[in-house]
Amino acid sequence: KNVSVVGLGYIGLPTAAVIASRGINVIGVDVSQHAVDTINAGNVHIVEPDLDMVVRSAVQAGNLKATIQAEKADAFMVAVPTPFKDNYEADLSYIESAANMIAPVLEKGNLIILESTSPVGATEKLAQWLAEARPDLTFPQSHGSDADINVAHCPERVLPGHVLRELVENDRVIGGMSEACSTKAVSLYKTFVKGECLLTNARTAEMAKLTENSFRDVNIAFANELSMICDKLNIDVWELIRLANRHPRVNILNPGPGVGGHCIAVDPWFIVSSAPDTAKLIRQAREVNDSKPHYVLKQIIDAADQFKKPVIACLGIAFKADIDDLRESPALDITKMLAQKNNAKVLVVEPNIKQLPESLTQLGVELVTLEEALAQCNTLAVLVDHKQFKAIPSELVAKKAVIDSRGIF
Ligand code: SAJ
Repeated sequence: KNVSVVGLGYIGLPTAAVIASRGINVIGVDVSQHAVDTINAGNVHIVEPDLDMVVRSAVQAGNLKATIQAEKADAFMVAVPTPFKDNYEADLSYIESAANMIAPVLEKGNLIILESTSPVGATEKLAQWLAEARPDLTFPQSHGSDADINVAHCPERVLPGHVLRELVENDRVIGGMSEACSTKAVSLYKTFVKGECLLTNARTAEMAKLTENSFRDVNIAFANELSMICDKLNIDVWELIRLANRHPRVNILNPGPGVGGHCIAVDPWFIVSSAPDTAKLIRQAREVNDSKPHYVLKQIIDAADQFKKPVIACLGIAFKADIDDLRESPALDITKMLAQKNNAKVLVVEPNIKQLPESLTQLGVELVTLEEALAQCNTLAVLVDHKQFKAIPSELVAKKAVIDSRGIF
């Protein structure tokens, strides 16, 4: 049997490689010639622990190949981006392009799975686009379990940095557009998932994924709001949370400089835009988390302004600890805004990257080692809790103005 994975990014490539490592023939499809060439050479174009090894051995074994154009397969897994537009609605254009790309090669008996995080109703839309392109075939929206083509939603839920383990171990929510769709999807996932496959319909599966990320966003917003309240009341929020969490039913998350990454800061908006008058708490949480970088920025500026010649060292610009991913990173935004103010020298320590993005170098920001930063700065802004920073002895920072947004000290 052949499986085709459409979209070879942070989710699609690891999924394709893991399925191929089970001896199944996998065809990966991507619109980027660079991605296709890199993968066919046995290399990877994204950073994720151990992914390079798994891809290389799958390509060498002849089980994984990448192409720019869709080819026939028994099952298609769509893992393309679903960003949001200016009005916070989801942009489904990548899903629509994927549908148009696979429609010409579809055959009776095929299974299509949408893995991309999607607003409620997107799987039905995908099926509708396919049906419009292939009037010669029947689809579940009109023929239920008797349809020629089966369609299901199975949202990815892996944590960046642990993708290969979580792909296999996590339970999966599988929402078929009919019972036959669900059953077929389960037999595909059973080939590589050790976790349980939990069955539901497509709309519930879509909402489940959005709910998981909103749950985390709301809980982080609670911690972030607490940290701002504690600053006003002159209370150490970290001590407070440690104490409150000793209650058997309380488990508060960690405050930080804001919420980054391309999932938690995005997905809750898909719920808000589907139910704008009702999703009040979810919207408010987003707003609290989006306001936090500006709050931390002001704290750093106030601290630096005590010095005649402020030298600010920003510890970390990634969106979270121990990864190199800068997408939607609040730490990166804060650093940029500090440099734009233009009255301080801004240094960055980021052990996980070799080069600063141009948006920072243009502003005169320098990438330095931790030692250089500690030697030069009078203001220290902890923006990411990378393991290297947690090991800094506190006496080394005793004489500096420290804004510790992650509570490492
Ligand atoms: N953060 C805090 N405080 C915390 C936890 C996180 O400020 O206590 C911040 C992080 O620093 C980061 C952001 O939140 O900026 C998000 O980080 P994360 O580790 O919570 O999540 P992601 O974005 O790396 O991955 C999430 C995961 N979702 C959940 O845990 C519910 C992952 O399982 C999903 O697959 C992924 O989103 C996705 O692709 O949707």
